[in-house]
Amino acid sequence: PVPFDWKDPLGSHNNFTEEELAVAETAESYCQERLLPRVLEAYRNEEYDPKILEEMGELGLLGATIEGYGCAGVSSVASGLITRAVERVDSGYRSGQSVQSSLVMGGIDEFGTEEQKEKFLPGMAKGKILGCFGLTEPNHGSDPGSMESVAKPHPTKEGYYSLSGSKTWITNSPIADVLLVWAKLQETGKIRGFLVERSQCPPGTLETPKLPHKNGLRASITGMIHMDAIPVPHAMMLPHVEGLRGPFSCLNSARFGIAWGTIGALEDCIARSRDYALTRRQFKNNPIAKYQLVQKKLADATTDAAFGIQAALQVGRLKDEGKVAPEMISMIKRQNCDRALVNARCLQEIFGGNAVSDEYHIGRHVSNLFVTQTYEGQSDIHALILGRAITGIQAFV
Ligand code: TGC
Ligand code: FAD
Repeated sequence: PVPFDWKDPLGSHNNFTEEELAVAETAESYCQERLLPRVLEAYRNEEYDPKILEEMGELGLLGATIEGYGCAGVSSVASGLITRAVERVDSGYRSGQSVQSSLVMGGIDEFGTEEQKEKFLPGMAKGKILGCFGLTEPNHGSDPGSMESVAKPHPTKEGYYSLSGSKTWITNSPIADVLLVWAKLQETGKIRGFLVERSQCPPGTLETPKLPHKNGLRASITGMIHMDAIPVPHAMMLPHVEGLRGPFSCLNSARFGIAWGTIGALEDCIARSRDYALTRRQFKNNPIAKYQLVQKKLADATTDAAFGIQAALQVGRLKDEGKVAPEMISMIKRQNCDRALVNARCLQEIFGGNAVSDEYHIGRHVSNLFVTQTYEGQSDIHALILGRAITGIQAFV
């Protein structure tokens, strides 16, 4: 019989192409050799090194599914393998990478003009231009359709809008060079995307304070965006989409990436707790891995991780064939985030008191995974998206 591989229980590697396996290998090596050694200090001190995006850019890991503009043009599955490798180290590092890639580069690529693509994508692919995505507001998180940010005709500058409002909980905002901000165009009341260049904002019109003292995702930088009548040229509005379809289309790719990434984090928890259980001895010098309750925790987590990858793989293939429904992405985002969080919390118990030390990494994953279950649509919101698709009745309002 074929031997069972607990690291790849359902043999998912058989379903990846040679190119996808090569991309995964590049990403895994970089993440284990260059990111893992710095994550503890970054997490302790709440420091995100923007050079990380430049390093990822050198390896072709940013905006990897985009064709042209210096991007790698790989499959959605390959991009999923990248986020899985990054999040195996830390969800915050994946956050920085997926905001840059899926939310900002993806939005420009799908809805931008040729000039906007030429201006931003090559620099973003190299990690020389950093982006953030401003959708959430202090009073509107799960319901971004009620946003208050507004773009009015500029009172004095011909060909410009005047952009005002506040965004909060925005990954990368304090370090972003270009901010993709979603706001309602006053003339139509419709949501539009605006590319705000920090360097072009007159003093006092843009502030992006860091939100400090987080108890999760500490290796990623998060902030606010305050906009006080920023003059934005008409040419910096994304022309090819209006309404919530714009931000949600970007979110489809980012949510897909999270579905892969959170399984990477869970796989790291499995590997670490397995190692620990095999070495830690209690009661008659037995390794705690001998005990049935410990084995059940490992069996549950390994099963959920394997199912999660298979589901993400299926959706990835359909995505590239143009056969994906957004609800499929809601399903895998919700399921993989929830199962990763529940299992990581359970595996944490295997470490006993040592789980409290950050040297064992598991507590960091657990705190991070709470955030992944919350952003890009909290899990209950995705349940309601699925409920609407199943029953035909929306339950949000
Ligand atoms: P609804 O009526 O459902 O839709 C409005 C319009 O949007 C279209 N649409 C989609 N289009 C493409 N893909 C999707 N997934 C889409 N979902 C909806 C829809 O067809 C419609 O188009 P049109 O042309 O008819 O106008 O809108 P609603 O207001 O009822 O929405 C409700 C709900 C709950 C589904 C939605 O608001 C929602 O998903 N809320 C969650 C909010 C969220 O995900 N925020 C994410 C912020 S960004 C972030 O968290 C980044 S963290 C990154 C990191 O650090 O990694
Ligand atoms: P709320 O909408 O206030 O929800 C609170 C709770 O109520 C949730 O459990 C929710 O499920 C529940 N709830 C709300 N409405 C309903 C309903 N109708 N029925 C049942 N339950 C409901 N946003 C960005 O735009 N860009 C970013 O880069 C970004 N990065 C982030 C990084 C971090 C570290 C964090 C924590 C958040 C980030 N977010 C970002 C914001 C994130 O998307 C929001 O936090 C998320 O969408 C939830 O919104 P909220 O926090 O306002 O919660």
